[in-house]
Amino acid sequence: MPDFAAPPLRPLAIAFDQATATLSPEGATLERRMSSLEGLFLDHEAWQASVADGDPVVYRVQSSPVPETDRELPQSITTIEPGTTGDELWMTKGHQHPNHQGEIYLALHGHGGLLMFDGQDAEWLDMTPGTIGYIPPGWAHRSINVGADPYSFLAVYPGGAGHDYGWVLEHGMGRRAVRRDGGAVRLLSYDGADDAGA
Ligand code: S6P
Ligand code: ZN
Repeated sequence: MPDFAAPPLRPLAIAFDQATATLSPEGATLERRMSSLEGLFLDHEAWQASVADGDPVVYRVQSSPVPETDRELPQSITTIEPGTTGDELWMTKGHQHPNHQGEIYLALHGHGGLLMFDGQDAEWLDMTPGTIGYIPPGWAHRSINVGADPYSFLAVYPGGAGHDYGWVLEHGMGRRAVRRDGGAVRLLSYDGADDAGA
């Protein structure tokens, strides 16, 4: 059942600071450290070593005050730090929307990739400032920093979309993005065995 318990917000202006990629007023902000990405990097030992070695912040998500409830249209800005674990580029956990609702991302700073997977096919969008990435209903999505600087993007999504992280643990994301020996970004099959092309 839709959640109509919370009344919709009044019309609202949200200040967007382009230089810092922040929203004001702000709602919840969350920090995802390496330890919260358990089971997601292919190289488990490298992941464990990174957790033991200071458990770095991999990304932050700053939300506007618009609530994540049905009929609302919240926004958030995600900033992923540059880095690799093993040779896999730092990334978000990735999730599926339980009711298969769509979403849009707008790249703001840095260089990223938007990996999508519908359980069968994988798609990769190159995300540079100004690119709008469209996530159709039913496609799990993960963002990856492929550059040397922090990668930021704005997300706008249905308030009732939810986040199913278990779907990704069960089905994977179809591809993995790696950088070996400082070279070009490569996409591998999810088990890391094959070069799946760019
Ligand atoms: C929400 C939207 C983003 C992500 C954020 C972090 O639908 O897709 O705000 O939540 O980029 O990713 P994740 O996979 O940890 O939720
Ligand atoms: Zn989403």
